[in-house]
Amino acid sequence: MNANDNKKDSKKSAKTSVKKAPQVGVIMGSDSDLPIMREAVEALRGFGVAVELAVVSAHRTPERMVEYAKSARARGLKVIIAGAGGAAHRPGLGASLTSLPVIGVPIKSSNSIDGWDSVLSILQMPAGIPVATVALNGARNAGILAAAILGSSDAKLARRLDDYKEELKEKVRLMNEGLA
Ligand code: C2R
Repeated sequence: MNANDNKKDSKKSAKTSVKKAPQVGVIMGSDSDLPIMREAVEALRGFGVAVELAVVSAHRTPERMVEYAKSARARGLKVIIAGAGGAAHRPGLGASLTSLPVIGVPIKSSNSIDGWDSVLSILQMPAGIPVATVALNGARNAGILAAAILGSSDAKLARRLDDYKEELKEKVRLMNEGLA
């Protein structure tokens, strides 16, 4: 190996070690939401999508919430996933402050009556400010939906989503084989 090869190698490793800028912001009202919200992060990272993770609460940190949502597009984010339990105002407030798509994840938290409080406060948005609401604790689907939104203009990512759907088909095929 000569000096040129070394140079090429170090260039290559510098390239591969460059961290991708996050395209999806995953935010939650409390770190107690993390066991659920981690599923969104895992789904996205599984598709090769870089994610930014933060605790931001509309109730406890209103200024930070406003700043986060207002600066999201300029920071390069393309989709926001917001999880919250109980009186969950953060996904809706976030959606009112940005033109990025916002996906809401209702969470059955310790202060929740039975999860409906969170589902309804994220789902029942006034006309004009939509929040794409997934099922209670449905963070994995939120991650997949965010990937699908990005995939609508990213052929490589769309192929990964198609492969994932094929994997699901294969899983069901194996389930049926197990029944036979
Ligand atoms: P703690 O476990 O910290 O008491 O939080 C959080 O998302 C969490 O599920 C309990 C629950 O409160 C929720 N929370 C909200 C908001 N901030 C925190 N719904 C908000 O701004 O909407």
